[in-house]
Amino acid sequence: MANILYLNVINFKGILNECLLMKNRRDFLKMGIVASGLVLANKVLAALPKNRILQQAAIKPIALSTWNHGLAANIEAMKVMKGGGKAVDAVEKGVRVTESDPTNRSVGLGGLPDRDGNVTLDASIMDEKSRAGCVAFLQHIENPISVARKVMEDTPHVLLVGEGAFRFALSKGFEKTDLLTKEARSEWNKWLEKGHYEPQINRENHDTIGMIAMDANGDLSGACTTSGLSYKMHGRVGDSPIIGAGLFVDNEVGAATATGMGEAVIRIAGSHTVVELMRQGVSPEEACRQAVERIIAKHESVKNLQVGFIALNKSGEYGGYSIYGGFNYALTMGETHAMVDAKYKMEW
Ligand code: SD4
Repeated sequence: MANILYLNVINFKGILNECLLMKNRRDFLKMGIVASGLVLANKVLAALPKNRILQQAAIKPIALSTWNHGLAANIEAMKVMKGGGKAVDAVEKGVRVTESDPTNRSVGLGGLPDRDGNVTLDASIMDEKSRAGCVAFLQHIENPISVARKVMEDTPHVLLVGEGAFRFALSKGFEKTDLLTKEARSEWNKWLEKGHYEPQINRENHDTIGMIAMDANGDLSGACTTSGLSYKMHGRVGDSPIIGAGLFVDNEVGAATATGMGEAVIRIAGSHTVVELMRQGVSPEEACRQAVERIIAKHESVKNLQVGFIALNKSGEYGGYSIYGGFNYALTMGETHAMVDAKYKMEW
């Protein structure tokens, strides 16, 4: 039934999304709405209290971000968009909150270092005009997302890396900052006792932040930022600063972002895959699911390999899906400000 709703009520998808969030979702779906197209949509509208319909008319803006830290980031993003601001400003401001949080071990300040003790950061941003800016292997800068924004707006390039990205940041007035906090250093020192590298990812609910958003104008943008895999090889770059892998936005279709094992996401151009599936009419959740299935199919084993996607389409439908359970995302839309557990393929 949910599929029928998705397929038929093109103009009322925002309302339907909210309906699907209702606690009594089953009851709602059991309401005997069996007709298609507008007949169905009219019945949905008729079934909703008037004040609810009015609220849903203002379903935009909407912000979606990965993991629990997404809640605080969404609040900041919403401030921008509720004030009439653009989604691109919202996603940048939003993820900066996570980057500047020293208690977060996987993004920006306080992120865990590579095996040699260097905190190296990856970030990307993409706007409604398909403009993109990215930085990779960037050190000593607290807010790489804002450097990525400058790459997008102030250079003829899309991606700057390492020393070049750092020098560019300094030239734009960013301050050199020591990103390895006392706590992160002591975790690294503990790790050094054995020095055994095994990617540990997405188990602790505080990983890469990817945010996708639609502003009141209906325009889409996205941002993704991370310190990457802890104790990675020096120089390793993940999916987050790679347009089409960790992030992709097409304002005519939708936006998607990824978290998890970047190597696996890159191998299927994950976020681009999700957006292209949506272009073919697939719902956001189903598009994320199909991308996850593709990753599984391309690996001999996905033991300990976690990847999660979130997606948002032009109609305001959203969804997420991951290989293993435990992946969640923050959803802020209308009166909803909550964590949503993504569906998944298998248990750990
Ligand atoms: C990376 N995708 O560098 C990032 C890490 C991540 O949840 O998302 N962790 O591969």
